[in-house]
Amino acid sequence: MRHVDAVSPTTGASPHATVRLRGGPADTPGIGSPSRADPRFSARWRVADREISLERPILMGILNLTPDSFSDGGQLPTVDAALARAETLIGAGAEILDVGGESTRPGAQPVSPAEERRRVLPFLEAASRRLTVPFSIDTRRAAVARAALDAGAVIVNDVSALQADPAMAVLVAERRAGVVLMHMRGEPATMQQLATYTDTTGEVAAELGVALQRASSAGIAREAIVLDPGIGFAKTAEQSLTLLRELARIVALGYPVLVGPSRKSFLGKLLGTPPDQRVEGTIAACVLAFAAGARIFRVHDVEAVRRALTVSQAILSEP
Ligand code: HH2
Repeated sequence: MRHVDAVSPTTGASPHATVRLRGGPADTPGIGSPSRADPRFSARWRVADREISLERPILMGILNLTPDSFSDGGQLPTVDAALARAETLIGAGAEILDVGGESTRPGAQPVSPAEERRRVLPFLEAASRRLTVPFSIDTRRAAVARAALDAGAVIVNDVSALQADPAMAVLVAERRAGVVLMHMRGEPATMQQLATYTDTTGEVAAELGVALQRASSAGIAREAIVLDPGIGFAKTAEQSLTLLRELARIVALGYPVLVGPSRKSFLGKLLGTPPDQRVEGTIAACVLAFAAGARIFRVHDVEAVRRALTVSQAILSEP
């Protein structure tokens, strides 16, 4: 029997169980409960003036306001359509909505910050008046993040882990925003050329360590940070599978971990199906990531993944 415990870094309170894992992969040495060994691991994510409890899996619903995202581009051309999708995602169990105005799929060309703002701001302004769910802004640019935070977002999801724009880290620190530091190399347009690793997970962990130093030097609080191995970003399909298989090594860094396997091409390669027919693959990846210690799941198919994680949690938790 293994225990995944969490301690609040703000209170220094004694450890309390979050998920007690019994049997299965969780009892395999090195898998399942590395956070227990790290008393700094927090079961909460501080995002601006709110806290998100991570004692159960959190679904981050994807709202792409882009014409060209790989699986859902062009589906939300108006603010009303986006609001309706947001309400559907929340009804399905999303507890965070991740709003993006630029596709970062492999080979995607960058869009200007002005265009990115034009795509996301009208929605964020309308949505934050109507909905209480925390919004994250999926951007690499500080000007877009600043405008989104002004419009009500509380998390910056930066797929460049504060590398693309030198002003981003200071902005996140000043606003006390939550931040997702995702591993990537280079730019989406060219990143697949940089998918060369000797030890994929070890190098991803080390490069996330450098991102953590960037965050800390800018004054970003530890409890505001979530790490993401960046499934499919400068990774071959095989490397994405390796990262998921060895996810406990990322969890062992001592920060909450988010994964974003949703509908991605490594699943398409295995299943031979188009993006909208990869839900079972998405579920398998999320369930195994949860068993390895991931707590936040960035997905398109919120209802299906929520159901699978509810059952997973019941199996892995002791009464
Ligand atoms: N994946 C995508 C975009 N943003 N953010 C995080 N933190 N983690 C991810 O894995 C991640 C992400 C790519 O997926 P999607 O938004 O569906 O596609 P596109 O980039 O084409 O809009």
